[in-house]
Amino acid sequence: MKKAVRILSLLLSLLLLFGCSANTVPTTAPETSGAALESEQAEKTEAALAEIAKLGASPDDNYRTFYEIFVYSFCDSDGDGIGDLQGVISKLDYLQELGINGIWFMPIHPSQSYHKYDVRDYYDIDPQYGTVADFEELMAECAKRDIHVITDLVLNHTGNDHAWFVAACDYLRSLPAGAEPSAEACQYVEYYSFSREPASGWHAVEGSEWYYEGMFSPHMPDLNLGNEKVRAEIRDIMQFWFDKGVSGFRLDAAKEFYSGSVDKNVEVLNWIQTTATELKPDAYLVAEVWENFATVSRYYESGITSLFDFPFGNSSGKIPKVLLAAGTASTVTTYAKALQQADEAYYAANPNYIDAPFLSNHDVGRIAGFVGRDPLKMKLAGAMNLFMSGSAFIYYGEEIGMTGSGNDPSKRAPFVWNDTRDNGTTDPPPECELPEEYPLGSLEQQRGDDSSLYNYYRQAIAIRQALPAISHGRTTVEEALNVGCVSAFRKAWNGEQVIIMMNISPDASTADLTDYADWSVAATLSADGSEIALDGAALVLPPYGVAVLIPNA
Ligand SMILES: [Ca+2]
Ligand SMILES: [Ca+2]
Repeated sequence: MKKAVRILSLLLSLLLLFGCSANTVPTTAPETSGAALESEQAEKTEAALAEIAKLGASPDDNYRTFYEIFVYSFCDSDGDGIGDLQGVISKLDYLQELGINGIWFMPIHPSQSYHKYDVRDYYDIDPQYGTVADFEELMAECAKRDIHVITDLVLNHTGNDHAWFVAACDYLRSLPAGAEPSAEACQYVEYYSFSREPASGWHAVEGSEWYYEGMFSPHMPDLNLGNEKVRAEIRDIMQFWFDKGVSGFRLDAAKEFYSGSVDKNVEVLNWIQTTATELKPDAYLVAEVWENFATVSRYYESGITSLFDFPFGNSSGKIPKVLLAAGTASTVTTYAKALQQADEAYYAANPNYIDAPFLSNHDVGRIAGFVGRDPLKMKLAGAMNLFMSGSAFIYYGEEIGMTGSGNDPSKRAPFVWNDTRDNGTTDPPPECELPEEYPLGSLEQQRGDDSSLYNYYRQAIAIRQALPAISHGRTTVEEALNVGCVSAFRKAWNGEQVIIMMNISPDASTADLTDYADWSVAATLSADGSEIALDGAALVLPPYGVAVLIPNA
């Protein structure tokens, strides 16, 4: 009896928290104008967020909620159609409203390409984006808001217009035929890999008998990361940006450092992590190793803090896969098992690891497409990502359900701030194919709508940060509740525990909480706006609904 009262009182608080069901909560008078209704709904969201915040707060550490920004497509401050750092500064309040406390900037250094993954100068800002002074202003504004910043550090290759590569090629052209190059005459000849024998992914140094390695493109000559002078350069570059206030770096293309050699790549990552930690003891590094589960696990042996969790994100990852199989119990129940298995494997390789889950990024297309543009699945996908342990990453525009697939520029389309696509909206990058419209509309349309994807993301992030066991906890399957189409797992951290239940189904599911009298439902996320209902000790989760349980005080 006591149990039932407990759950019932919880239910009442839940309805206060997320009272979006018209038949249980008094609604506005019929004559209420659209604008008034909108502001009332927005107030409801704010009230829900305030209630969530009362649950607690995340500690100030490297477990963050990151937002990946492609500056080019984010916000244009000066009307030239290209996003820039001042544009980002103007949107920091927006990111704070969303709940973001970390930003990953795709490359910002001078470059010949629109995406800037071929760096010409590691110590400057591309003039399209602004100046080093703009970056310093950005860092100061982020610090005010407790937003950590990591920048893309592209070490596998430079641009072919980088001074190191230009000097090396000039030197090789100056050599008499058949002469061996000397690093004493030109140190840069050892910064890259040159050979007289071409191989796949190698390109000619025009006007010489030499070829160079450029696995991605002739514009991207591969650096020789075993060279001590190259490593000294990398150390100096990291120091320079740490001095500007960055928290760390995102390491691009780490599996191509030495293409085909995991052992060598692990050694390089170990060196980078060790060096970064020497320079800044709490440095945060996250590496891109686009590989399967076993290989990602192996890379954690390098001691790297974080690796993007490709086995869960990406079109072939476990999150899109289980959402596509929604309603199939045999698939749903394996999701929590996969979470536990990943945690065990990564932890065994590096007990200090911080997972780096994501749904989409600039290379893989957007989650909206992976789940068939189903708005309810887009919401639950957001929660699945944000309720994974570690530092969760959101790709800009994911929170408003932007679509994007096909060629790379189309995955990197302008953020949709408003319906008229002005007010900072950028021009599309070259060869970007824009959709006629986005399925869930612009930020402006979603902001005042309590049931929007955007406000769902805000609530999911708030829950993640109010209950730090969600981001910090070790994960185990909650067997008694991991039943049917409900995926249930427990997280434990620092004496705190949560149980997360997700109904991965287009139909309602019922969970039996008889054996959970000592637990309370602390927070819920409703995808379709219907209530989380209770029938005795049975918790009824609506389609794609989520409940988070915590032990009673
Ligand atoms: Ca601009
Ligand atoms: Ca390489």
